[in-house]
Amino acid sequence: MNSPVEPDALIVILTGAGVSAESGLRTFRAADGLWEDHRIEDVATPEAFVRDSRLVQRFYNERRRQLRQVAPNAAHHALARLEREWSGEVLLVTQNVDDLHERAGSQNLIHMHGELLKARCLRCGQICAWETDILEDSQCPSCSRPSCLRPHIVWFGEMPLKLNRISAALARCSVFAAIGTSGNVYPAAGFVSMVAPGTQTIELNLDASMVSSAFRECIQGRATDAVPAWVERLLTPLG
Ligand code: BV8
Repeated sequence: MNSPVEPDALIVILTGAGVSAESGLRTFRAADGLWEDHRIEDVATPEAFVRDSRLVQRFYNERRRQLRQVAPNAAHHALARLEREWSGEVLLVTQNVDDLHERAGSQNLIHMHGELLKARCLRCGQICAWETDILEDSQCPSCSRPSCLRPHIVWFGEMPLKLNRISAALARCSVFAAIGTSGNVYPAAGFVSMVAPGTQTIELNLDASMVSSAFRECIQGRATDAVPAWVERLLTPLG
């Protein structure tokens, strides 16, 4: 069990697909998961995009459409509450490409694997908001060229975003929490091993992850139960 946290501490939180599961978005590696219909290498790699851009665009268009049908859940709202009410800084690093943390109110947020509601131009490099299907002849809003947009998603083999900022925060945080992630994907799964000695580490997950043994404390349960309870515990000063 972790001890009380100093009030001006930096808390770094990593989330994965499990935090959005109860909003109705499928995770990746569950039996009915997103990868169940596709092999990762067929839809989430640059090679896949070169080989079959229509399949890859369709995979992300379907997920972009689905995102409009779902809403943040109690776990997203609890993390936004923690950012509002915690006396120190809270940095939320998400592997998720959905916008549910933003919609719940989180602001100090890094999407290390990109964002479903953004597109990136292969010609001019601009990143733009994109909430509908990316079609074969979709035009870049910046350079107006057609047929040159890809999802602003970090695929396997590509460099995740803002790693320097994340590493700096990991080195100075007092608490590191991983929520709803299976610990399969690196470098995110290695973050728990990058914190300073003495940092309080906690994993909140439905099941044990691939890296549970690296955490001081593990709370197993659904995110909509475990996360609000954990936030309440952090925000309730010991009497
Ligand atoms: C890179 C966008 C070079 C796509 C994604 C060692 C070091 C560095 C790299 C590697 C390495 N070893 C291997 C690699 C390569 C690779 C990798 O990790 N491969 C894996 C498969 C072995 N990594 C990369 O290619 C990365 N880039 O390495 O660049 C580099 C080198 C060194 C240092 C820096 C850089 C790029 C990886 C990014 C790939 N893109 N997403 C898309 O979304 O379509 S990854 C994809 O998986 C998602 O982003 C997702 O977030 C992520 C991780 O999955 P999870 O979120 O954990 O989801 P999962 O379904 O697995 O688990 C859900 C969990 O929730 C479960 O545990 C479940 O129990 C739990 N849960 C379910 N319901 C609930 C719940 N918990 C609570 N409540 C519930 N209700």
